Amino acid sequence: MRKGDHVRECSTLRAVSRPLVMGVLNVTPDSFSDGGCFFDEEKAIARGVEMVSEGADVIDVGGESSRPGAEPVSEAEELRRVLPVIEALAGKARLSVDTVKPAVAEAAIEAGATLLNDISASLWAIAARKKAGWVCMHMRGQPRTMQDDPRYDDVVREVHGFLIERARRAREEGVEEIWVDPGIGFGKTYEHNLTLLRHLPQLASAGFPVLVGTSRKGFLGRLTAANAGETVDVGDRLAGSVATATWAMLAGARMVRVHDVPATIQAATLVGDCRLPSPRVRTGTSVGGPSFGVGSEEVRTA
Ligand code: HH2
Repeated sequence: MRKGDHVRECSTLRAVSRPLVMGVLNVTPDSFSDGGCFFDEEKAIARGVEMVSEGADVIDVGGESSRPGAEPVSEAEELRRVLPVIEALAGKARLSVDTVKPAVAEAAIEAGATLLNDISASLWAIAARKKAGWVCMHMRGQPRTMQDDPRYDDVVREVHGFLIERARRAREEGVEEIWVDPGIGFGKTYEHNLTLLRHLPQLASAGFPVLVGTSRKGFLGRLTAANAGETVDVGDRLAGSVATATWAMLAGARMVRVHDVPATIQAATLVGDCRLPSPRVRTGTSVGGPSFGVGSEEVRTA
């Protein structure tokens, strides 16, 4: 296989009958929910393979935590973390790289990533030049300080306006595949997060496919707690994660970014089926019925 062939292989159009599921692979010691679990290269690769077997449509490889308060890592260290994992998983699934560093983005795409997950919403020129997809996420400030009293006059207008302006600019400058993501938890209070989730249908109607990441995030700890003032532990947020992912998909999100792939695939399948004109018939392992192209017209998948 020539260098780059796997990129083309992983970029072909495929019709899918449900919203897409992006599995999170944090090759970090300090991510908020799975820090240290997949810091070891072999464990990270095994986790990626596992998520592929669980049905993840995209594996999102990150080498720098963006949790509130996180300290940045050097370019060399981030490259050391993500490149061997991307190289090992290339050709097995569609890969995205979760980075804000131009050099890491370029190297990851060379190594086989075909989607640039850009929480800084600033790297579209690389996506255009490298013919990769681009995720444009909204963040207020930087991870280290973003949760220090974030304020908006109108969070929906400001976040949506920012995303649509950036996405249009990227399209004009040659990016063919653009996702917009409201950036749940990135410089937002509990109320901001819920308001943005409530207004997802509005964002989804703006003409760009929407990606949403709520998985295990802090606001769920408060949202799902039994009593005011309490918080549910990060390890006990599966129900809240799947419930909010399901809401997002019903509200028009075409992809959700999650740590718990099998449960989310079940929810995504349910959402896909609910949108079909007639239910699919399931016989044993085979699934019959009409093909339902959620995102298949303009969204590249593995
Ligand atoms: N959330 C996180 C990281 N990257 N990218 C997009 N597009 N949307 C998100 O909501 C998003 C993201 C934070 O989650 P996680 O990667 O699990 O944690 P950490 O940043 O601590 O590694």
